[in-house]
Amino acid sequence: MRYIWERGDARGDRTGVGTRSVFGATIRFDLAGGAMPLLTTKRVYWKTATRELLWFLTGDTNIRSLCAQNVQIWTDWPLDRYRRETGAVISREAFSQAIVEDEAFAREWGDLGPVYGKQWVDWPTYEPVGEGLFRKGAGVNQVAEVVESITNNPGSRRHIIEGWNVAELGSMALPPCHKSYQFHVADGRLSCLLYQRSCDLGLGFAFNMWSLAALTRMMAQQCNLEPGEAVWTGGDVHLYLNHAELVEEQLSRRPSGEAKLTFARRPASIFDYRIEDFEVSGYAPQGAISAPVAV
Ligand code: DHF
Ligand code: TMP
Repeated sequence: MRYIWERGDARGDRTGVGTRSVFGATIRFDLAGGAMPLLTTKRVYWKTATRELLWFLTGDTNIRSLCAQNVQIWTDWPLDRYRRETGAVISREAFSQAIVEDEAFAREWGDLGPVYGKQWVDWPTYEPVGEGLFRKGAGVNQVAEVVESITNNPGSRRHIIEGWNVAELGSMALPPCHKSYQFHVADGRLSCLLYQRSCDLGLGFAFNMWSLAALTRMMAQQCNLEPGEAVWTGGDVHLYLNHAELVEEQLSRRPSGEAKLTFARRPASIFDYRIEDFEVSGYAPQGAISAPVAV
């Protein structure tokens, strides 16, 4: 964070906020013994991040079920579209409430397009049915296929869950940031490498790192393997210029405590985890720091 803040390249960006950025960075974190990469120099709402991860695994791309759990991390993008297209003056709270209470409204305004969940468990396929004609085939459940391949062919170098569906990028609210997960089995341990093309180090990163580790732990539990390493690689890793307070405050703090994750039970499949299954101990973070999100 200090390096990027002090030495990163100044870059204009899509949101107009402006960033300092480095291109290409890697972090490795050993998950042995249940350790989790959960930032302690600010409080990270790991349950919110976990709810987002479980939402991906259901294949859902509508924010309605997130809003119903008061998870608002995706609300700003549908809200932005609603405001732009209707000219309505509406608060985030009122918009979120309308999404929860009005199913038709949620169908029209709450969908993010074919983002993570859709690609992870229902990647679209097309079957030729004649000269230049295609019909929709069965979707590919990449997550189920990776559980299967880790279990039956652990030495494979093809255990990949990919979010970057080139043909559908245009209909997504945001093209995937944490776009590619590759699993790896060695010596009875399961590791995972995430390639994240674009990373908001002040906000999104803490969630992305947690979710990478949580997904690795879930996969390891399902495949009867020990946790290995969570390896994170970022493309454009940036700090938004309006995050000065967050950056200065976090850099002035000392890390405290070490979070560990245990599971309350072994769910029947990778798709059967519930928030109650995640038990975190040893997390002793410092205070939360709020910061504006660049839309
Ligand atoms: N856009 C940008 N500019 N940065 C992001 O991190 C980002 N992340 C997205 C979608 N678009 C994005 C999805 N993930 C927050 C965390 C993750 C996330 C979106 C937002 C966030 O605002 N976190 C705050 C509040 C958490 C809460 O509401 O409980 C935080 O302090 O961590
Ligand atoms: P971009 O599509 O122009 O790269 O903007 C996406 C922004 O959202 C960028 O700041 C990275 C950030 N982001 C994360 O850091 N993590 C996430 O999980 C998501 C969805 C976005």
